[in-house]
Amino acid sequence: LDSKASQKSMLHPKPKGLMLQYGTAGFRTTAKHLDHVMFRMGLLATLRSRKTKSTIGVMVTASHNPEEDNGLKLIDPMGEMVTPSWEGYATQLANAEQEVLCSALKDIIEKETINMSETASVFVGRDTRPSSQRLSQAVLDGVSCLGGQIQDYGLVTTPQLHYMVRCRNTHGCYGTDTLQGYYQKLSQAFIELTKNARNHTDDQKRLLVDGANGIGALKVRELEACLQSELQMVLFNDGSNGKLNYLCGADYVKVQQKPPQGINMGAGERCCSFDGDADRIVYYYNDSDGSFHLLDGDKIATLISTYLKELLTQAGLNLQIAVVQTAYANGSSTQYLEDIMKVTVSCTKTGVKHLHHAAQKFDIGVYFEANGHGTVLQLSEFIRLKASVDEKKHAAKLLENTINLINQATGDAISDMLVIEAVLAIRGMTVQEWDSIYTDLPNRQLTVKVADRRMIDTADAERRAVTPAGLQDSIDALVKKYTKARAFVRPSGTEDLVRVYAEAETQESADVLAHEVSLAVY
Ligand code: 16G
Ligand code: ZN
Repeated sequence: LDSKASQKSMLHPKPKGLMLQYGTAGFRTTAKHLDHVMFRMGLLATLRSRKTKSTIGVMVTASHNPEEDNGLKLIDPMGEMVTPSWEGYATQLANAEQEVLCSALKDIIEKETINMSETASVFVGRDTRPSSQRLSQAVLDGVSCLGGQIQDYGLVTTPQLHYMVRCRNTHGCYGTDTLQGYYQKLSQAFIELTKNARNHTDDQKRLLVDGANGIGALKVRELEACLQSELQMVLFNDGSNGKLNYLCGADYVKVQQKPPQGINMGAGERCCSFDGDADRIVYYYNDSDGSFHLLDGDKIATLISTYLKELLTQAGLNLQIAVVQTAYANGSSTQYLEDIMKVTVSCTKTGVKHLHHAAQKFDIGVYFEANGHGTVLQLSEFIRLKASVDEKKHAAKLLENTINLINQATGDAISDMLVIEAVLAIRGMTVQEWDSIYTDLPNRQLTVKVADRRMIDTADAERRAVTPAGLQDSIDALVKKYTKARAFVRPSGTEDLVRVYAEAETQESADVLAHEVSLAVY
């Protein structure tokens, strides 16, 4: 086995001295530097599968990064991100020089007491990047080298692969581990939910979708066939003549606070953008005087949690709903959720794994990052509701279909889109009405290049800087000058820079404050 692994690994040589880290969302860097990482993660996924006696997922994608980049995410048995201790192994294995690769592998096998005669099973998927096919082949090489069974799903969105892993490991209880199974479960629930909706006119059914020139666009086309025209999606940036994530996609729209290129939006038309692997979504529209309105993850969390809270009350279920956010959540959203909606709000560090983990602690946990990553957890436990009264029965049925519509393994742009569309249809709500639930505080995000971003250490879910000494005091003093202001700095987990966020009562104050805070970082 040893000699096989080391022989095979020669075919996927590691550039000497190259060090990479399994970051917030896995490995992510220029595609040129990833072949050895892919092979080795194939090895590691096989070990993880033996350890957990379950199927493990490996997704080849770099999400919203430029087309030239690539990356990889490992998926644990319930469809969630791989557990933190194994992130450490991933980094060790990726960075081991050729000569010590086998001993690095043995270390993990010993530490985790892995029985190498156990069977192993790995699901592999990839996005549409030009490098993804070759890189996923390297993953497959790694898996087969250690005798793991492979199911290669080819082109899938990240959340679809998470879904498949969860289906497989729950032996069909959650759904069928095929693309057809995924589309059928979601579209049936959507059709059930919307068929009696008040306002489901043809106008209301129309949605413009920006596919970021990526995998989401391909998959929306496949979904469309199952939706029986209950949702009429007009697809832009479908990859036929644009570059992945270039001037389009959820990240571009959120950060630039403007529409993607290549979309043709009429006043008041509801639009949404996916990111490059379709695990993020944001909504937006132009109003009649041409000004742009963004409905980000915070607005989505508010819409979904309001709807769920009402439904639970109608169904006579007394369950605790909580919304998990990060420091980036707009202050208005937090205030609305706490003061008006009266739901528990919890704040965690940036990164899906942190929110996901925090959301697991509540009866029902709705989690969304402002950038559009999110889902709802723990709903399945209530799927078998025994509601007797007719009115309750109706609510219970809606709840059951809503549950089926949600991808509980991870945030999923396609599933989130269907949930949002269903809620709007059921409530007979326009995108403007949704937008007016609360008004965002103007905000600004900036980045700062520093010599070493690790000099900034944060606490309180990244809302306060602990080091360097004095930085937080300076930020506090700056924030005090403005009304309804808030600001924080944090080292990025995905790029070599520091991020600055500021919000205030006016756009001008938010802009100036962000600028002043970025000067304080130097
Ligand atoms: C990754 C995270 C995302 C987070 C972002 C922050 C996942 C799947 N993705 O893309 O949730 O918002 O990193 O990036 O966890 P930053 O640390 O560079 O600001
Ligand atoms: Zn993504």
